[in-house]
Amino acid sequence: MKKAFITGITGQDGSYLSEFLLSKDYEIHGLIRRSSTFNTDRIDHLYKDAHDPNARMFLHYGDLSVSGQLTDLLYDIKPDEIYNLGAQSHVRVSFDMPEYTGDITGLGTLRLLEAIRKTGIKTRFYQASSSEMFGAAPPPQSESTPFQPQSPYAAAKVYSYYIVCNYREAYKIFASNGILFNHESPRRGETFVTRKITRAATRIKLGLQDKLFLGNLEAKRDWGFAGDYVEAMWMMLQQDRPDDYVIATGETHSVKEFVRRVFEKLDLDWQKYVAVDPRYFRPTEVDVLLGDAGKALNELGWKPRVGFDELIDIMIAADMEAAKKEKTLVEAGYSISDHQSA
Ligand code: NAP
Ligand code: G4F
Repeated sequence: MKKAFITGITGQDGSYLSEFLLSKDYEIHGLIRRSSTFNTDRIDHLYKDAHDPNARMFLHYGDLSVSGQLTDLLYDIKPDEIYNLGAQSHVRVSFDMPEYTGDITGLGTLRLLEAIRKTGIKTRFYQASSSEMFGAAPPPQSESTPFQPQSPYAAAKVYSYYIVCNYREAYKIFASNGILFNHESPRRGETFVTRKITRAATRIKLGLQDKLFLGNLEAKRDWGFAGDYVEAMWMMLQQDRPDDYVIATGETHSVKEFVRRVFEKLDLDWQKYVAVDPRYFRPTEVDVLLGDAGKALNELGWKPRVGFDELIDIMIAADMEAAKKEKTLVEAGYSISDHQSA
């Protein structure tokens, strides 16, 4: 049985990757942060108590800011594969917390690579690199497009990308960068734009919300489905040699188009409900992301299965279910909070 160590296991991608690796009979070890509220919602359905003889997922408290503990965990677990998905992953928030973002999203990667080097364990390392690194570079973006980062988050990811390349060359560590374009799902954090839109539109449909405030509607993104993208991560670590790959759909759509389509599917006129609030603008924006994933298709045999329209349908269906439950609670007299930050 292969062992995988996953940072960011409680996040969107961590949960889909865990499902995928469990289906391939892996034993999984995940790093989780201690929190005063539960932060394991996305993986609770996969978890079995460690005393259960069938348990194959084990959670370890820790943080990407603490190097000694990462070293101890890797030495004890000796994973065959490491997936570094942990990060302060919100671009807008990275302007509010640039130092923290640099520490976790940038130096966190170095801490893991150093842990591999110091323990001398034989393992394969996946780094969650991002299309944000391309920033202002004109589309389409591929593995050969020079990075032009436009945020503290993107700059931290560029650091991680290059430190992975350096440790691969200097210490012959099997380490690969997956340069993933935006990928979404019903498990997407609620302050990322797609989920913010599907959640708000379904709540508006049921009378739970009146208005949706957004930032830049003109930005364009290459949006895919997270479930498809985690398979690409695994494929990269099954190759004969480490390398870097762009993972994308090859289609781009504006935020406005995403909004319009979601509201249309719910028979709502989006212009009646959506307002622009400059508080959601970023000091520097990434205008257009459009990925060329030709190398992943040729070398990994990877291509996306879920298209733009189906992705929207999946997200609306899940958020409509959640909104119906919420409406039942409201009708029973419970009060609900309505956060629309970031
Ligand atoms: P996400 O939902 O925001 O999950 C981030 C994960 O990182 C969570 O499990 C979070 O734990 C954990 N984390 C945050 N700070 C940490 C710390 N100090 N120590 C340890 N863990 C920490 O992100 P995602 O969408 O799954 O993305 C996964 C990775 O891919 C991230 O590195 C992201 O930057 C990158 N990426 C994402 C996309 C995308 O479109 N989704 C595209 C390209 C690259 P808590 O649950 O405790 O907060
Ligand atoms: O959904 P977003 O916050 O995602 P963004 O900034 O593209 O970053 C995501 O994808 C990256 C891959 O390229 C990841 F590396 C990163 O971790 C994250 O997962 O914003 C998408 C676009 C932006 O142009 C933003 O300005 O939507 C625009 N937008 C407009 N109104 C908004 C809003 N974004 C958010 N979060 N909230 C708004 O109200």
